[in-house]
Amino acid sequence: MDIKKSAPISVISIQGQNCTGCVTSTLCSEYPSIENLLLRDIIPGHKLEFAFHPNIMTASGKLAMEILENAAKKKGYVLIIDGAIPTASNGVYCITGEKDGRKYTILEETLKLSLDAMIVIALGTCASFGGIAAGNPNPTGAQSVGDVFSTNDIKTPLINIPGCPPHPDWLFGTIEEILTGGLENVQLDDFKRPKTYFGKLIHENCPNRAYFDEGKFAKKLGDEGCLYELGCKGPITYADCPKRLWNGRTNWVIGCGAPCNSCTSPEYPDFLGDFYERIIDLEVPANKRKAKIQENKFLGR
Ligand code: FSX
Repeated sequence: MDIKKSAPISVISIQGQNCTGCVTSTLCSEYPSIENLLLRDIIPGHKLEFAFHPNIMTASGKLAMEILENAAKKKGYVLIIDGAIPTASNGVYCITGEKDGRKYTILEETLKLSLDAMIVIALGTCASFGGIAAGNPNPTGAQSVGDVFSTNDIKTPLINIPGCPPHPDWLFGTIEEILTGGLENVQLDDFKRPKTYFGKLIHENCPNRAYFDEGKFAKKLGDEGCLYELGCKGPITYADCPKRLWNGRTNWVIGCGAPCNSCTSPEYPDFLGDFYERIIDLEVPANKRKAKIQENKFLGR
């Protein structure tokens, strides 16, 4: 079969404040494989060209910065930003690179590179919503890419792919949707998350849902029952983990017997209570107990 080839889409990937979990997770992609992702087509007829990627490129120092400068000359690239953007003290807390004695911050690279991008993808919860990097007391003034865009009136289309870390399918599936159907093909929710992956609550597809409806709750890890009493945030978390599964479709957090900590939510982690603390003010069918999201105990919200 003849496959019509498109010109490769240039991808620039830059990294803010993070643990590198987002890149580590997404580069473990199975479909497409890492080989197809980097060397061949992401889907038949469509190829990505990773022009700059701090984790997989071999260049460093001045050479790397020159590669970044040259990559940016070719406008219309996909810009992937993972990690939050520190904004305090002119962003000095996160340096992308150095050239001729001059340090370049992730803040200024974000502001500069976003302008000529076709699309900016905020990869991971830190980039999408601030996440752990912006956790209280946030001494570096870490912000999400979206907040940096708002403050600086940047209008480039933005898609958030949260998750701490995100699933590889959420990133590359979204890029595939763009390549095959254009930007307008990607339906986003109010938090700019693709509905394909973040359109349903964990709770809607949870294999423990019947236990929840019956009011059968695990009292300690390893017990049979819904993990709600052990802090599971599935009832308020939008992601398709129960159906998609992780690590080559082998399992996922609740399948391992651990509660979901809502890492794809804008409120993660400060505004959701402790990982093993039950959410309150949630309507629990079996006993009609009122519950609500734990109020933030640090900031008085
Ligand atoms: Fe944050 Fe990502 Fe969690 Fe880590 O880039 S979303 S801490 S998995 O690495 O930024």
